[in-house]
Amino acid sequence: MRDNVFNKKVFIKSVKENLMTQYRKDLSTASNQEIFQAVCISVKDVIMDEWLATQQTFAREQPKTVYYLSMEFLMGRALGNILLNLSAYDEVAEALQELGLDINAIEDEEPDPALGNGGLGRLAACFLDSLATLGYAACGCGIRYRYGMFKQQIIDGFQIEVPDNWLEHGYPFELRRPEYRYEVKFGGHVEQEVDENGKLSFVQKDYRSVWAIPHDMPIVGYKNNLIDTLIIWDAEAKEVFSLDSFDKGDYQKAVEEEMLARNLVDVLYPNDNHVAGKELRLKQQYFFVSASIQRAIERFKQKNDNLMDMPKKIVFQMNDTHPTVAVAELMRILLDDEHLEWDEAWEITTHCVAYTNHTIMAEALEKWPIEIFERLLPRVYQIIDEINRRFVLEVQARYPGNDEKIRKMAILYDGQVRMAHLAIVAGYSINGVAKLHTEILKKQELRDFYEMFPDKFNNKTNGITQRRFLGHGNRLLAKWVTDKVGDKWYTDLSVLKELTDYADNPKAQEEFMEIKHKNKVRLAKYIKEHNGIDVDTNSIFDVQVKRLHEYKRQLLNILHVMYLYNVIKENPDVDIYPRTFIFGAKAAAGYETAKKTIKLINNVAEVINNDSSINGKIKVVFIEDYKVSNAEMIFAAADVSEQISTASKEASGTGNMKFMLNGAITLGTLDGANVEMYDEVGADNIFIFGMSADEVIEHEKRHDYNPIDYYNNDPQIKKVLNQLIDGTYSANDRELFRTLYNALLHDKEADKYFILADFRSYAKAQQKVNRYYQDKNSWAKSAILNVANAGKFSSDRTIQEYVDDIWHLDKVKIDNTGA
Ligand code: B1H
Repeated sequence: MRDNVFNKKVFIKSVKENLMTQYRKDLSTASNQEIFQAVCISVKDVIMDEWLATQQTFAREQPKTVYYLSMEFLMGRALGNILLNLSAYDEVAEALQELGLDINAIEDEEPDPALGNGGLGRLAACFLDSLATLGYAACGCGIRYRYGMFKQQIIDGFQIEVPDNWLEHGYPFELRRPEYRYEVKFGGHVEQEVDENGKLSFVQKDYRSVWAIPHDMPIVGYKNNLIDTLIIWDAEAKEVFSLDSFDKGDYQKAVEEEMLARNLVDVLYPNDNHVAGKELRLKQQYFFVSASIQRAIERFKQKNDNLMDMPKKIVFQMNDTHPTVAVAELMRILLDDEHLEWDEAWEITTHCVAYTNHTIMAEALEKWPIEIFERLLPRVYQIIDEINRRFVLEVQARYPGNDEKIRKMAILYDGQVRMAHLAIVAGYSINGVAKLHTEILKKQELRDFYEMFPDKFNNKTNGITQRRFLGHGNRLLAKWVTDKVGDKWYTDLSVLKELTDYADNPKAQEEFMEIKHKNKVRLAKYIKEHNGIDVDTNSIFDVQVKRLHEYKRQLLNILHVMYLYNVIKENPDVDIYPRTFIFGAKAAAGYETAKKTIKLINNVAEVINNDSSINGKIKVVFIEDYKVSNAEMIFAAADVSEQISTASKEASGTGNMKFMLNGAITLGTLDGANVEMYDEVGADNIFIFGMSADEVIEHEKRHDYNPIDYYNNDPQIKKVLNQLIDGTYSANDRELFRTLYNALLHDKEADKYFILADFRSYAKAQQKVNRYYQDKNSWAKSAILNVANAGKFSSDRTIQEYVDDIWHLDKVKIDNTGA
């Protein structure tokens, strides 16, 4: 059937018809946006049939389903990805070409749905792609933020945040389903009532509530006719507020419910690895979690009459602690609505929920003041209180007289609800996202819990979907790989290993470098259009793109650029191969140090790029508005991948894997998944520098690190740091970068992320890069070996591990012959 619709002729006819019925236009008068919409309608036709067939199969076969609960799904554009997974990309590209249209231009008309911040949200999106492709029943559950991640503009070197109105023209792939709405209640108080059977029950009274309206998005599996669903919940007021209809009713209550619904899903909190602790955020969490659980239980009950069987059919995976209120909400529904006993409800809950930890950064640990929790979710709070009471008894039984343990492990402590503790106590599985990260959890951060529940802990190293990040993002390399090893890699990335045979082959090396160059030309064109900067496509493209955070150390990178510039100025003949340092990063709106770092990068770019005396040897480019759509192009064009976080701080990283898959060579610390990349690719094909995680942790414990020593003992470091405050990069305002200078040398926790400690080691590794690139064959060989050894980092592998060890899902086959 797919063949049929995507037959060129049929497809062209269908697009023309859509243009006519939607806009009364033909190709000569329609805008690209209108053509994009028309194309989507044609594609949607196919999707609808397969989606229905999939859901009917699920209803019939009742496979176990994973509900992936996540505050963030960073989906990126859908059209190209859907076409690729339907194996219709080439046909559609050709069809459009016949109409004189470039498929890339049509794809560019799609807003980039950015319902997430960074790695955590993008991981959720990759997981859905893999779940559908591997043939599992999965339902992503999230929030339909009206405004996603802000768009970034750089004005005069400063970041300006612009609202992302992604729904402005309507989103073609979502399906609003108001008939499947649920009520979600906030506030009020709890009353105890005796029901008709003489049983005590708890009833929430005097609450404010809203409707949760699901919008379904299709998650198209790769060439397997299976389409899973991402549900994003929108909030609507229970009654449309109108001034004249409240003669008898509660005017105040109606106004409040209207306001609640209006604000609830307005905007994504733009923080990565940092919690703001705002009451509205907790409302968002409860809102989407409650609706998702209600839906899961209702679906279950349609075909099952024993709730004790729920763990056989449902698993809720909590993407970090953000949806952890799920534990108490599930208990509440089982106790209050389904009238189970506590022990039964607890038995079900503790076999249905699992928790993934994504960070050890202290500022990302969610703790809610009890006061807020109790006021907003009075019944849910009662249940947490009871879970805590029982858990504390358990700890006391295990460690009699050890109050220290209770202080460290209780869920409620010091006026706060500790969400991670709730997730760990109730979850049957707790996983970290890379080997090193999981070890740190077990040995440091969650040590007491690991001691008490060792069997719950496991590792699931992150992965990425090769379909988007090679298949779609790097068409040239994808084709090259397919020519060499066949197309099996689309669903089994381990076959990339076979590329090893080509690593030493001069012809293959030349082809590879030629492709890399073409991708660099494509990115250079984008940079010229967006930044007005000419970059040398023969220079080394050295790239650091990721959220801006001190622990990710963009500051180390730019300080090194400043150092290099000094070296060149002092010694114009120094052997430095031309290099383009490319940055892309959004800073959370209130994160001053991060924003200053962006300004510094832009000011350094301004000075260096305009200094003709260095003959364009180094250039600095800050790419505005880094997001999934331009990321695909950036990975494809990178020679060097900067993964330079302070060891122990980056839980996994996933950008690192995307670069590797695109044949960039990593320059990084032994942190997160870099460690496993090193194991896969071997020491000769990766540039490692800096302190180890153990060393960092040791210094943190001993409080014995003093950055001033590096400043005093290393004249070149001293010079670079002084240039932060002597006007070299801020002639009109010497104080502009004082905060960065102080953060490195004088603040209470001076140089918290060990930038100066790692500086020399980093500079040395950079020198190695400089030399290695000049040996073209060695470089090409290493780059090819990076691709060849990227197989482990497919999210297909990750998902299969989740299925085998945690979820135990049933594989589903969709028979599409009838549709
Ligand atoms: C990651 C977050 C995160 N870890 C709080 N934690 C947030 C925490 O809005 N908030 O409150 C948002 C995001 N994000 C990232 O997860 C890690 O830093 C990466 O190392 C990891 O690769 C990624 C996926 O596991």
